[in-house]
Amino acid sequence: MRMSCPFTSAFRTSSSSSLPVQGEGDAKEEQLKKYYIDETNTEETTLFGQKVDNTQSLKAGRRGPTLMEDFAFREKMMHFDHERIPERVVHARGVGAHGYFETYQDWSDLTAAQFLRTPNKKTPVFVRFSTVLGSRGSPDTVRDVRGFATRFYTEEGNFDLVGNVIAPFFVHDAIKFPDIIHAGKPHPDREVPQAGTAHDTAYDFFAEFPETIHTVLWALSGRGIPTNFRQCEGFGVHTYRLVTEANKSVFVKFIWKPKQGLCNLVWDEAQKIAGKDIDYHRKDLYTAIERGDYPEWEFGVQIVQEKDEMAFEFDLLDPTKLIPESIVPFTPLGKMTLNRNVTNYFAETEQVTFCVGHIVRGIGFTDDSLLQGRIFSYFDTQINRMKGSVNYMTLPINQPVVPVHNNYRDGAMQMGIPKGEVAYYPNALQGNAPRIAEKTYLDYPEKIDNVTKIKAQVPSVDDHYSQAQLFYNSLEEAEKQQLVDGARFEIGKCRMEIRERMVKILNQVDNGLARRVAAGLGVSPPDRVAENPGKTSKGLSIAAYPKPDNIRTRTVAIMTAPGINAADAKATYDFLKSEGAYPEYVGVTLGNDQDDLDITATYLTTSSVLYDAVYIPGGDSGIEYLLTANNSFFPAEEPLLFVIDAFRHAKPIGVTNEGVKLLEKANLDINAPGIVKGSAVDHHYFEDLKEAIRQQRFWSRLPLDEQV
Ligand code: HDD
Repeated sequence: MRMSCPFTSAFRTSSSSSLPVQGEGDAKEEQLKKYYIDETNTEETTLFGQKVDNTQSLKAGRRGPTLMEDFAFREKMMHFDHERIPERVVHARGVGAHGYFETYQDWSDLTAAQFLRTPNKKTPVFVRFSTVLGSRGSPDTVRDVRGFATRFYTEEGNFDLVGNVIAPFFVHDAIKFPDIIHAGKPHPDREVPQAGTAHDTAYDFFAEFPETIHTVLWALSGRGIPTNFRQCEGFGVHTYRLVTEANKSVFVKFIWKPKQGLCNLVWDEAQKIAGKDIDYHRKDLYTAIERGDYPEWEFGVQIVQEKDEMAFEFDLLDPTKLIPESIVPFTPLGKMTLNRNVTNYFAETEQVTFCVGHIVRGIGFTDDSLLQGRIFSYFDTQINRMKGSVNYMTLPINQPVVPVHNNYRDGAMQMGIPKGEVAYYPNALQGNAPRIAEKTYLDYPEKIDNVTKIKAQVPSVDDHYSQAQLFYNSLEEAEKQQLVDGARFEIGKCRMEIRERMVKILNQVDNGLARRVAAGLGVSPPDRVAENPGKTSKGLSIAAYPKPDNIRTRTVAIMTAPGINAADAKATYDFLKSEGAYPEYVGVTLGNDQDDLDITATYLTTSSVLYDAVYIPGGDSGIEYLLTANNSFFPAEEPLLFVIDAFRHAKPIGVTNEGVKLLEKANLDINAPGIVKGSAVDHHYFEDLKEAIRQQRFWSRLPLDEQV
């Protein structure tokens, strides 16, 4: 049943009586509910309300052609043929979720933004995570930057913080954005490769344009292959302003810090997941929310006083640089919780139109030219996606939770019916309504004097390497190795001339890094040409990020087969479940026939790359079965590959009694870190297993260059 259209009452009238309570955590949900369509127990009609039987088209005789007069057929085809809208030119693949933001305290001394001024006030949010380069149907786990776009539906209108999971950005001038995107997207002649930068044009551009190297190193590290979206940091990237009622301003960088910890995939694992389950990240977010394990992020700022604008070695307004947390600490302002999945992917996640120009009183822009370019760009892209309609902000997901009044008129798909003869200001006929508002957006009165129009950049932007060094130096050894491996893979897909140019750029960052990468590329090791002074900062290493104190949402595969020790399997399953983890029995066939275990995945339908950890119970004949399996239910040696992958992807592996034989047969070091061995599934064993799963990955298990 279609609900009555609420536009006229809730969106563009002078009455706000039917709006949800503004600024409440569920205000957006209440608003959206008015648009829900429930078709249970309804009879089918055309769009114009005629009841129809849609099982057959109207034909001239049983074997005859469909008649042109079949209005139901014509209308159904028309609608189907137009179901698609253009995908986003970047960030086409994404997943969204609703939630709320809660401010920790009154931040009036920093900002006039109301949603940050009432302690514990809940503001509804909608977040869309995305990859950048891939098209809408591309795999989730490709190596890429990821988008982290948040809309706050505040009592003063929408605030869209359209950020990424990587702190710096590749270029500092928005005019270069189409170039870098074209370089990363598939080649225009053959339209390959899809969803990644491991190809000639991407690295041709990076090598030509060394200001990209800082962000390239982030993308080559674990930051480019996160384990899931719940374990990603988010960055507003640009330096913004906060502005108080008294028009005092500070510079800020916005950051999201996940309570779930940070973690990344191993590249081999990421590639396998891209085949085994291309929806891995979107399913992860959906499942956690559906099971009530709501992901949370602290939202905060790094604050720089106006007087310190020029106090840094880098330019504060240069988005290719970050502010090291060792210099300016993170101040948490509040917490975001994502607690509701979308009801309809297209209506919400696809039709949400983020815009960097959606800003609220108390938050201000800076002269960062990338930011300025973005404020301009997002309008165009939405008009294109919304097929030319300038009324896209009236879509349910886009409406603010406050009334909207203006003299705009018409445009495709105008859903409201504005009354009266006046559509201009000033007017006497309507008493000057909509009248000039009192508490409007605070344009910070920044002084811009004596400037000359010029196509040039400030010299401070030319230091491309200091922060690339800072990032590289701040990684732990295993993370550096993953970065080197990532570079060898990506640049290794490029032709020799580009490999050589990229090694030269890396050599400007760090000679050791360049030599290590060169060794895998058939490029001669370069001589040192630049000093790396060895500076580090906290806040850059994924491995050093604080871990949560629990194992909620961690997925654990419990390997089973006929003859396995079912009692141990069950006890471990129950323990993990009681701790909030997501254990799953993996077996030979689905169902409950094997020892009454509820087997929901098989060695054919799943793979250890899809879990955070693996447990192998004992049981002689069960292990024997897994070792010698030669049947038509799954590929031979799959159980061995299962543990080999878990091992080389640095995952915790629990194993009791005869289960060890599986690891031995696979030639794996049973004394390696993260292998939790035991002879009984007792309290002590479970505590050890839990601790290993909490650690999530044992990076020291991965070989370093020196060991190879
Ligand atoms: Fe952008 C989408 C993030 C630079 C132009 N961008 C888009 C999305 C995110 C970002 C997360 C997806 C929003 C969603 O989920 O719907 N973009 C960034 C960040 C940047 C950045 C963090 C650098 C700091 N972007 C950037 C520049 C331009 C654009 C310099 C152009 C001048 N971005 C767009 C766009 C998109 C977009 C073409 C495509 C789809 C959309 O806007 O909604 O307008």
